[in-house]
Amino acid sequence: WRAQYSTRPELPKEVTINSKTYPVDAEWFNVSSTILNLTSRKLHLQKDHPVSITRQIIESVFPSPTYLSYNNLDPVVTTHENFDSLGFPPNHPGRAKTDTYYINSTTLLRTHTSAHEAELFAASKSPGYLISADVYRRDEIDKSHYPVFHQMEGARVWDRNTVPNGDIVAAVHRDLDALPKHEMIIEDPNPPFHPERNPLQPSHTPEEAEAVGKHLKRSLELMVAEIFKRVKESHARAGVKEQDEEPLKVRWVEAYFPFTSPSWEMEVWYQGGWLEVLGCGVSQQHILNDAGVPNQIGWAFGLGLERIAMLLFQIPDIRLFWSQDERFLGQFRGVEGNLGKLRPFVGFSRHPACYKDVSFWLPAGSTGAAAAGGKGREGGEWHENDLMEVVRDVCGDVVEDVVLMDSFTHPKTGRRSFCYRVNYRSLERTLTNEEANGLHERVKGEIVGRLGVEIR
Ligand code: FA5
Ligand code: MG
Repeated sequence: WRAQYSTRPELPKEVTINSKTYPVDAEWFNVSSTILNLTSRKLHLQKDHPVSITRQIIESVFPSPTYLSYNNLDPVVTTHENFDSLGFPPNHPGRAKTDTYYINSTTLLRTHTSAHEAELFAASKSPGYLISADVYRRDEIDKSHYPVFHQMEGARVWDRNTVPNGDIVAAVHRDLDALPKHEMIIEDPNPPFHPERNPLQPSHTPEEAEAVGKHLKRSLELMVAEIFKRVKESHARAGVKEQDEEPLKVRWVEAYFPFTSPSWEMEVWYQGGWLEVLGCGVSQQHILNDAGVPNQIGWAFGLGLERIAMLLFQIPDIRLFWSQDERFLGQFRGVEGNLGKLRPFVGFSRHPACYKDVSFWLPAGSTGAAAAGGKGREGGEWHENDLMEVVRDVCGDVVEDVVLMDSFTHPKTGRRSFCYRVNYRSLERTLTNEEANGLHERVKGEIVGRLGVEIR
């Protein structure tokens, strides 16, 4: 019966992505054909696509020749580029097969644009760069997460050997003063660095880290100010009343990345909650040292282009970006060449949702400690990203979200049980209950067959 349910392609010997061929390793390969098919889409380069329009608006805030743009870097990278070069420890959960799409043990679909930092810092063609690219992650299913999305990475360095008097602090301050001002109120209660939570690097002086951090934050604030300016204009054009606009709220929160310190994330208020739009920080000096530019010091950021595009066009659900429906794409036509045409997205009527629950026991001996979003785990253990992947393979984009409702440990046997709610809703049409039932039955069959769970 497994074969009957299986939507999984036969394990290929090799895969070809963007006309390059890679050998597949049975132990590591976990890229479904759904995902492989998306590697050619490159929404950030598709004319008049909201992701491409967003990219161009942000590029205008980081102009050449200070910032050079790289928009065609290959999505297939090595584990060294994606993880080791950035200082990810060997046991970092991001490396697990449950989180990352592998082709073989040393080759993967990049999980972030930071995979290209070492290469571009080494190339040293300009004081700054921008990279826009498709990135891949096995992740949860909801309105702001998708397994393929687009990031823009930015970086800026200053070189002790070339700034006047070797004075980095003065040079950064001069560049900061040359940046435009903005009038947004930004919530930023954070100190420039913090000995435990957000430490200064040993090779940086407090003044250097503070100056670089200020230049970084101002640059990114100017980026969101530009986005909000475009939102305001588009609202005026579409006749949206001021009282119907969402309050404009932006905040900085402390964060952690293996490749920056101190680090922060920017969050923006959107549809009644805080939406994380980017991560950033002062680049770890070892990356610049390893890239052969130990005299440089600088910052880097990585933002989610879809998340910014959601703010810019008021797009409510990340699945829409993949729509080929003219009712979606038609709304952006002509905007790339003329931002004066930018208008808020008008949603198509919302089709009804259909919830279905699935409850199951984990295979005996599986603790499922990581199931509820917890990170650390061993290979072979239960992880909810595996469930998400099955749901995506079986249902494609007709699932809006998958939410853990309940978990339970049997007092005698110690076995773990979970109940998840799958919300079926198409963006494009009304699903019949029979259709949703059929999908749900297939999801159940697949999780039994692939994950070894027992339906309750
Ligand atoms: C990173 O990927 C870091 N490389 C960012 C960075 C670069 C930090 C340089 C410091 C220096 P993170 O995993 O938080 O960080 O992702 C960055 C952004 O990508 C998030 O803020 C969010 O906007 C977006 N993002 C993350 N996961 C998804 C997803 N599944 N779907 C859509 N957007 C996502
Ligand atoms: Mg993050």
